[in-house]
Amino acid sequence: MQDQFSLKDKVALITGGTYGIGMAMAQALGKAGATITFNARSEDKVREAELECRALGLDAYGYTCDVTVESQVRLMVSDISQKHGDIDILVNNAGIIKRIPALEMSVEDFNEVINVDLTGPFIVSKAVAPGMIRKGGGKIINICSMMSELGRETVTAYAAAKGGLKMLTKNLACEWAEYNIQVNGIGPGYIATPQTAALREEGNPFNDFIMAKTPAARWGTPEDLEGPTVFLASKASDFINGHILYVDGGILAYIGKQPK
Ligand code: NAP
Ligand code: GCO
Repeated sequence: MQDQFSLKDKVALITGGTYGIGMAMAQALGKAGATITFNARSEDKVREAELECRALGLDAYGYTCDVTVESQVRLMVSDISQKHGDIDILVNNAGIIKRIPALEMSVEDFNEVINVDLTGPFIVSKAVAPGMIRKGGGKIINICSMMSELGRETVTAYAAAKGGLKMLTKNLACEWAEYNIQVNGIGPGYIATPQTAALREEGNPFNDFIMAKTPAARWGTPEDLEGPTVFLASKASDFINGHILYVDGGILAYIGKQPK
């Protein structure tokens, strides 16, 4: 079985890999044997993350690059190909959220979320796919959300983007299957990262709300995403195309707690 999950000699790119879920997934792919490359906008965070990964003995290379700027993405992908070989595994993880009621949200804010969370994965996938085709195959994993399926107050733009990302996943899976590229998604539940820090603050009723909504009765951790990421990046998932694997402690299976 080890061969099924081994990523030895593979090159992976994880977008938004400097902290949170992206960093955990990058390290998991590295521990499974891949050379890991990652990017983010903050140069300082990129250098810190590179040092952190190398301290664990991982072969890691960081890039300062914004996923919404196609010229930057193309430069990064071509540099990775020249130095480490064409990318075998792409994880489209970089994402932002703006929690603003729809009636108050400006078009600029709405478009910014769509740009990073939906257009970004399209730009990076399009830049990486030719190298995968040259290599005879590849794996793309798009990081979706509970909001790929569910709505709630204040996250209109994010839900529109993550719902769109689910369908981008399915469509690219159909278009690129002929090149032996498997495109799938991971839909994390509520995970303790900087993105959700405000929701987890002491006294915020959202914390109790999430506990009651999650049959596993806890927030997820970035490490909960490690196994699912390695699975969808490895040979073990070669006949899985266009699937969204929800890693949510049961949220999507649950109607909600019965009132006492
Ligand atoms: P996070 O802690 O806020 O980390 C986001 C990462 O993305 C950072 O490395 C950030 O670095 C980078 N980033 C943001 N905008 C970027 C851009 N334009 N170009 C390149 N990099 C960019 O977020 P997270 O909670 O780990 O979430 C990671 C992904 O999982 C996101 O797509 C998020 O929507 C999704 N997700 C999160 C949860 C959750 O509960 N936390 C649940 C489901 C899905 P810079 O700011 O330096 O660029
Ligand atoms: C929110 C949260 C969510 C999570 C995640 C759920 O405000 O409801 O930030 O959107 O981050 O995407 O899967």
